[in-house]
Amino acid sequence: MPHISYDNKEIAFKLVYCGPGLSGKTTNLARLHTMLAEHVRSKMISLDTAEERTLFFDFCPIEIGTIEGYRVRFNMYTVPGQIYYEASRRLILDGADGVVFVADSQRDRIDDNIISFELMQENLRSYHIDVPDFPLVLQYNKRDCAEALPIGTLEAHLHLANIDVFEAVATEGVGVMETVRCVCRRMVNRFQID
Ligand SMILES: Nc1nc2c(ncn2[C@@H]2O[C@H](COP(=O)(O)OP(=O)(O)OP(=O)(O)O)[C@@H](O)[C@H]2O)c(=O)[nH]1
Ligand SMILES: [Mg+2]
Repeated sequence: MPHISYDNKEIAFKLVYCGPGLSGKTTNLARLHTMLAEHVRSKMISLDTAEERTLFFDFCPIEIGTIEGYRVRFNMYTVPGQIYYEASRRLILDGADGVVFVADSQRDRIDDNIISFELMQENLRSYHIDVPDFPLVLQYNKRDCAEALPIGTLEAHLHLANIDVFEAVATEGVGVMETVRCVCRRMVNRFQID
């Protein structure tokens, strides 16, 4: 459920970008931040290491339009993808209204994608989220890499019923907006049905 503030007349949805280390989660958020008009976005906050790996999360709040007089805000987070940050990932997923899973299309990352995809589903289930009924969007990123696997091969390993799929080159902004638009629409639709 999104957070509703009756005093401020605001509805806030929580969107989390998951996926293995270096798949392009932070790049998605950073590109999105530069593509959005200034009046829509707030400052992007990154808590990263010296090597620019996400240490805890990146955070980018945006505010778009209204629903029945309430301002709609999307609080977007990324998780750290490195395998040993599992506790942080679990914490950040708490209360998520939607998730984007950013997969790395490169051939040598397939096992990391599969492990991360399974852990993400486990974490969602631990919060009693019914995965097939949840706004979950899958992004096959790094489609520009020479070592990118064909979509069919990725789909054979990373796919779920009721999931929307986008191809992306996050560094060039390709697919970034399409991905976020889809998951935001699904979060809002689900809230209105509830
Ligand atoms: N070629 C290519 N490189 C990409 C693409 N997206 C991201 N990268 C590069 O991949 C590296 C990792 O990107 P990040 O966005 O920091 O990855 P991350 O998923 O946030 O990584 P962690 O925070 O460590 O989990 C950077 O060097 C990016 O420039 C892409 O579509 N194509
Ligand atoms: Mg990151």
